[in-house]
Amino acid sequence: MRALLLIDIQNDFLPGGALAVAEGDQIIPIVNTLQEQFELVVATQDWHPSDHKSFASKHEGKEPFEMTELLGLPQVLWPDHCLQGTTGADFDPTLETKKIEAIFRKGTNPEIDSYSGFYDNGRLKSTGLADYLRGKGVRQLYLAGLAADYCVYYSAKDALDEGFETFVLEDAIRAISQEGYATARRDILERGGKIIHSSELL
Ligand code: VGL
Ligand code: ZN
Repeated sequence: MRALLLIDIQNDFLPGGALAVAEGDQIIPIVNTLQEQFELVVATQDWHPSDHKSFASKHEGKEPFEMTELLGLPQVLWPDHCLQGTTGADFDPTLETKKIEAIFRKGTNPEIDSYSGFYDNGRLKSTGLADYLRGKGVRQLYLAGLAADYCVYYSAKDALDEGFETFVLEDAIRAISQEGYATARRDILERGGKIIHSSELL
């Protein structure tokens, strides 16, 4: 059994959003078509409280994209984004959502960031995604969404750690930083992940 995991296809990560990923909107028609090829589609949603410490606005004298530390981990400071209950946190209205059976929210703990759909960055808490997928009999996990160098990358690493055969759909992701994604891509391949084009899916 295979599943498609849609990562953070939310207004704030799309052009015009608070933390826009260049060309992020271009993945949506691809993702909508892809969903037809899967029996199970699951999504993640970045879902921050307004006092989230990944926000530069919560650190005196810091600007977005500067570095700090949270609970001993290096942390990029972001513009305020994906605030719980706001339009920025909603899925893009052109994203097909009828097939999404479950939505795993992350980033709710204000003390730590949470890139992966499986665990927060400090592995303090699980979202339950791995057990959910195993419970559905999923062995192969296909990833699409935003951003390729953060939430897609961290989700791919955890998927591999959790024993899923992991495929990143390279035409259905976009990165915040191209260099960041180049490094992430090498790491995913080294860890045994596969990077494919959606046209290779049967
Ligand atoms: C993401 C930065 C901060 C992502 C989420 O979805 O890749 N990136 N929060
Ligand atoms: Zn976030």
